[in-house]
Amino acid sequence: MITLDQLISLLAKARYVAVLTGSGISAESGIPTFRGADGLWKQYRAEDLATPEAFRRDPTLVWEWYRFRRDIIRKAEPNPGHDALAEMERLVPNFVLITQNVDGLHQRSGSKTVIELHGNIFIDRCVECGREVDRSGQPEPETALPRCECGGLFRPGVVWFGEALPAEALNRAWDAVDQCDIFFSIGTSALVYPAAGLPDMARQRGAKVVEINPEKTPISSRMDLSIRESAAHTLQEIVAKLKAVKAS
Ligand code: BJW
Ligand code: ZN
Repeated sequence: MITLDQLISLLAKARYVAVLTGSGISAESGIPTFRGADGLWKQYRAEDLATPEAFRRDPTLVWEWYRFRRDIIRKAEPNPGHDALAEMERLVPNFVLITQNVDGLHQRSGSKTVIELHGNIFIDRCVECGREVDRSGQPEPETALPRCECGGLFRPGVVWFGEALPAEALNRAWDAVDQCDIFFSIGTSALVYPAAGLPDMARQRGAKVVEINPEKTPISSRMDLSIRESAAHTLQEIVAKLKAVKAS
């Protein structure tokens, strides 16, 4: 176990910091988490919709869910938690932000080195030819089922249950886990693999591991420091203290 003050002095000396984020960091931007009380959409859970089987069975329903979420995300703004991580990147020599989120809010708040493990919700990808279209700056197509020029159906460019994560992203994440001195797990329930395995891998490689989450998770007891508070508040405090130590 370490204290918050010990964490700050370790951070001030750290050569390499890696961070894993989940939907909890965007909760304070008004984006529902997956497994929280507000995580339900109609009567469905993420596990019912975020699968290739669900898309094969009822692509219209799955697209309806993704359009609903794209709308929320388009209207959302990064919050002080995203901002604090962008600031932390500027304060440490090597910094990698690994995110399970598909909302692009880290990039919008100024983070530079972002690894998207589960893709991006604004990419449409053709199931036939693989062509990708970025819809982030565009209005949604009028049609319920968007199609590619080749005639194939578009699907959201995200990673569903049972699908492999993008190999390059996962390799970069493993590399960061190998090299980091400090690893943060922030706003994730640590239930969905392989992302949920990264904090333990970092710990086994000798990194100090820190969790920020108002709720206990399956990894909490193995952390060097488990902070049971919201990400925005805690990250602002950590970055303010880090700046003060660096300036002294
Ligand atoms: C706050 C807060 C605040 C709130 N501040 N915090 C058994 C063991 C190991 C693995 C498996 C297994 N059985 C099945 C698997 C595999 C499966 C898996 O892990 N299943 C588990 C559920 C058991 N994994 C997969 O299928 C993955 N692929 C894979 O393994 O491939 C193998 C393969 C190899 C080669 C070829 C083929 C296959 C893929 C997983 C994909 C996950 N996809 C989703 C959807 C993405 C698209 C979309 O957005 O629609 O990713 S599911 C969903 O869960 C989404 C998230 O990224 C992910 C994680 O959720 P997250 O972010 O942790 O959210 P929540 O809601 O769970 O938690 C929020 C947390 O925030 C809570 O703890 C709150 O307390 C906290 N919080 N407010 C800080 N203010
Ligand atoms: Zn196509």
